[in-house]
Parts: sequence; structure tokens; C-alpha cells
Amino acid sequence: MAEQQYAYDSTDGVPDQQVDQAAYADASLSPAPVNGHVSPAPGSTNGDASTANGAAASINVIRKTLASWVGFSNLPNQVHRRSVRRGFQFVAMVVGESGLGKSTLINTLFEDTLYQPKVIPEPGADRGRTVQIESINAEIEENGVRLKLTVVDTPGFGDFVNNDECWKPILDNIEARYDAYLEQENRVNRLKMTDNRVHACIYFIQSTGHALKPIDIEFMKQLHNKVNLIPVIAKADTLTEEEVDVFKRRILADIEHHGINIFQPPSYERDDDETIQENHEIISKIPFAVVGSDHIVPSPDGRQVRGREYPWGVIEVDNEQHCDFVKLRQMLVRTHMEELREHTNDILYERYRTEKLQAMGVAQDESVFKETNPAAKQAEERAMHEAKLKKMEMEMKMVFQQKVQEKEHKLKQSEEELYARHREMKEALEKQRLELDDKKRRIESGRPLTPEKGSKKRFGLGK
Ligand SMILES: Nc1nc2c(ncn2[C@@H]2O[C@H](COP(=O)(O)OP(=O)(O)O)[C@@H](O)[C@H]2O)c(=O)[nH]1
Ligand SMILES: [Mg+2]
Repeated sequence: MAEQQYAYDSTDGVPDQQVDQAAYADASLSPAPVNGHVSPAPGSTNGDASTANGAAASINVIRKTLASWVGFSNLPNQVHRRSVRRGFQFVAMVVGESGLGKSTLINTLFEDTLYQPKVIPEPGADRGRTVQIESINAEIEENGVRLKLTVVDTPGFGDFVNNDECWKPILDNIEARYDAYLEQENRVNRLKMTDNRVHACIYFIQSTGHALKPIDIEFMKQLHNKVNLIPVIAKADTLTEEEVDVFKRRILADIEHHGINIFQPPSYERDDDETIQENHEIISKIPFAVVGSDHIVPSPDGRQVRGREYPWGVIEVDNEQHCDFVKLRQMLVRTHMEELREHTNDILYERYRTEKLQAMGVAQDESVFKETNPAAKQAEERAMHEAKLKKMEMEMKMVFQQKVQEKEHKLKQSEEELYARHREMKEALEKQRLELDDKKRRIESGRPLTPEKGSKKRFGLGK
């Protein structure tokens, strides 16, 4: 059978800080403040799943059967080998009031005493005032497949006179684990990622046979968008078969009425009939009515079975006729562990991460999602090229105009100079002409040109 080795162990009911620290050490998680008041990210409780994958591109898929064996049908085996090499990490959280059989159920699930028998506090002893968070790490191996299992227990939940906000330390712990993962994602080296996020939260409902209690509704309402909720009816052996049926219907009606999302095993188109049937059976049993026991008792027909012995008979844990434990284990371990991990990563964590980053002011550059259409891209490039040419043309025009203006200016200047010179010369000529006219008139009138000089000469000549 399964070979098991425990990394850490803890005694149930006794807060073991060392265990808690060790559990966090790997992912450099710090334990969440037990009664700290970290406010949840805005819209954290009712946000919609943002599974925006964008519109699927209309690519024509060619479906054909290959003539020869190419080999990619072996891919699942490769994934299998890698998974076996790496092992799996799974974190399960158990929440519910004290004494509902949380520790017993975990021991029953993993077939060993992860939790030692409870040390019940003395009457009047201080039990602490807050919900505690304790985690136990165990490494389980079955047929060569390693599972690193962490069980997060929440002793103290619902145990006080005032249970207002007793869901808060639990929510804080879940968010602290998301934060630790986000921090790892942002590291430069992401090769050694430890996934300490809570993948499933088993919520124990007291088998009152009536309806959900306000504390149950409040807890589920606060946590349903943060974690995969798996409600179970604790100690189902205290109810008769009919009582269980009625109680289950009432619980589901309450859950629906309050709009609470519990984990629903999804079914897929390609599932084979057997898987679909299996899924259907699991879904029909939700909320699982469970009985836990880590004792072996003799059954009336002489077999040694895990169960609870009563004066009127034996309740067998592993008998589907007696309780839903087998179905719960099947879903949690055999059929849907990977689904729980995937849903945590793809939906719950993704939403938390988006809200957290948006609150920090990190925005998504939507242009990176823009489809690249070659024709549109070409047109865009052409337009850009044309705009560039136009700009160059404008610049050249401007330079040309400037040059023309300069030339015109120069021409105008020289024209003016020429005009001025022309005017000057004209004036000078006019002056000369006037002088000549004057001389001419004088000569014609017989007057000496230059009277003083002329008379002297004439006198001189006349003698
Ligand atoms: N009748 C009945 N008793 C149970 C069941 N599971 C656990 N118990 C008993 O309930 C008591 C408290 O169980 P425990 O696992 O310590 O509860 P926890 O405080 O929720 O962890 C123990 O005496 C168990 O033997 C169950 O399925 N049915
Ligand atoms: Mg316990």
C-alpha cells in the first residue's frame, strides 16, 4: 500500500507554532495575522470570474486522421512522467466547529494519523480567543507518485460566545497564501515555485437535520469567491437516511438562496460515459454526508473494517451504502484533485491577482491583444509613408518659397537702386541740358558767354 513519510507533525488542538512556521517556510509565507484586520481587495466577494480569453480567432482547423504514427499521442505519457518526477502539491483546509470530526476525517482520508488524539483542555483552562490557523505538511507516496500534502486546520472556528467575523482570520490566511504565490511569480528566478495556495476548503456542517446556521451562511458567503468550497455534513451517522436526504436538500436550497458558489465537478464534452456517470454520482452526493474513523472494527460478517461500532451495529466508513466518505475521497483525491488545483489557479487566484494588481495601479496594455491583420498593417504603413512624403514635400515647398522671396527682395532692392541711379542721371542730364540751353540762348542773343572774361578778351582783340 501507500508508503508515507511525514515531514512535520502536530498534535491537534494544541497550537504548534513550529509546525506552522515550517509549513510556511518553503514558500516564504508569513502566517496571516490571526486577528489582524486586513481588508479584502475591493469587490473581492462578488467579483465576476474574469476568464477573458478573448474572442477565439476564426482559424480553419484541419481535422484529419494521420496515415502513420507521428507520436504526439504520447504527450500525456510525457506529462505523466514529468508529474511523477516533480510530484504534486495539494493544500486542503478544514473548517468547522470543534468536535465535528475534522481531524478524524483527515486521518481517515489519508489513512494515517496525521492528527494525534486530541488533548482536550481542562475545564476552565484558557482556550484562546481567536481562530487559530495550523498546518501540517506530509509527503505521501503511492505507486511512485509523490504527493506533498498540506492540511490547514482552523481550531476555534465558531467556538466563542461572539463568533462575528470568525471567518476573517481564515480569509486572511487564504489571501496571505495568494500573496505569497504572487510574490514568487514576480521573482526574477521562478524555477522553484511552491504552490501553497488552498486548493480545497472542506466546510463541516453540524448534523442538526434542520438548516444551515447563520455562521455557516456567513462563512460560505465570505469565502466562496476565494476558495473551492466543499460542504460536508459532519458525523452523518447521527442522522437517519431520510434525515440526511431532507437535510441535504435543505442545505442545497439555502446555498442557492444565498447565491453561494460551491465547487461543482465540471464535465467535459470529450468525457467518456464512465467518467460522466462517475461525475454524476459525485454531484448527486453533494453535500457529502461523511463519517470518519481511524479505528478498525470487526463487521457483523467478520471482516475488519474502518468504522464506528455501536450497540446496534457497525457503520463502515468505506461502505458507500453507509455514508458518502468514499465519494468525497474519490472527488478530492482520485478524480478531481487536478481540477481543484486548476480552478484555484485559473479562476480564483487569477481574479484575486487581477484585483490586487489593479488596486496597486497596474494597468493592462490592451494594445498587446490587438489582432494583427496583414492588410490593415500594410495600409497603416502606407498611410504613414504617405504622410511622411507629404511632410517632406511641404518642407521643400517652404524652403523654395523662402528662397524665391529672398530673390524677389534682392531684385526689388536692386531695381530700386537702379531707379535711384536712373533718377540721379536723369537729373544730372536735365541740369546739363538746362545749362546748354542757357548757353545757347546767350550765344544767340549775342551776349558773351562769360561777360567779364569775354569783354577783356574782346577789348584785347579789338585793339
Ligand atoms: N459519531 C461520530 N463521531 C465522530 C466522527 N468523527 C469524529 N468523531 C468523534 O468526534 C470527536 C471529535 O473529533 P475530532 O476529529 O477531534 O474533531 P475536530 O475538533 O473537528 O478536529 C472525537 O471523539 C471523534 O471520535 C463521526 O463521523 N461520527
Ligand atoms: Mg481537530
